[in-house]
Amino acid sequence: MAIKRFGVSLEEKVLSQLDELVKKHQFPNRSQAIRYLIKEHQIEDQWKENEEVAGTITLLFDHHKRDLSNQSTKIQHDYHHQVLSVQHIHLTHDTCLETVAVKGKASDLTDLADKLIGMKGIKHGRLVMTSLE
Ligand code: NI
Repeated sequence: MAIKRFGVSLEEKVLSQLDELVKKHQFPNRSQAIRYLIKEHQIEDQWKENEEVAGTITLLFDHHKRDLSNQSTKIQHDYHHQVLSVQHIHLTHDTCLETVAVKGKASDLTDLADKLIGMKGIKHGRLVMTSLE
């Protein structure tokens, strides 16, 4: 893709905030930081506007508790059009880490994530949103 250059005018304070972002995320330069911010914003808009998007749902749970593996599978089957793949890792003797790759309407993915993360006994869960492009 062709790269175009453009001039940006920023207040000194905003520029130093940009540089802090570059440092914090270890971006190679300011351009990469701006790219990151634009993409983040675009993804957020796509989710708000309920477009076709992609993402991953990460779940951490104790498989001894409340039959969580079966519950998780049952919920995922209700969303079989959205679930692309599931990776189940036996993290420790008791703890399982599940990552579910998903694609579909933002609202369906959010519903699915809420149901999975909301299961009783889930230690931690998070939906990471990304776009199809
Ligand atoms: Ni396991």
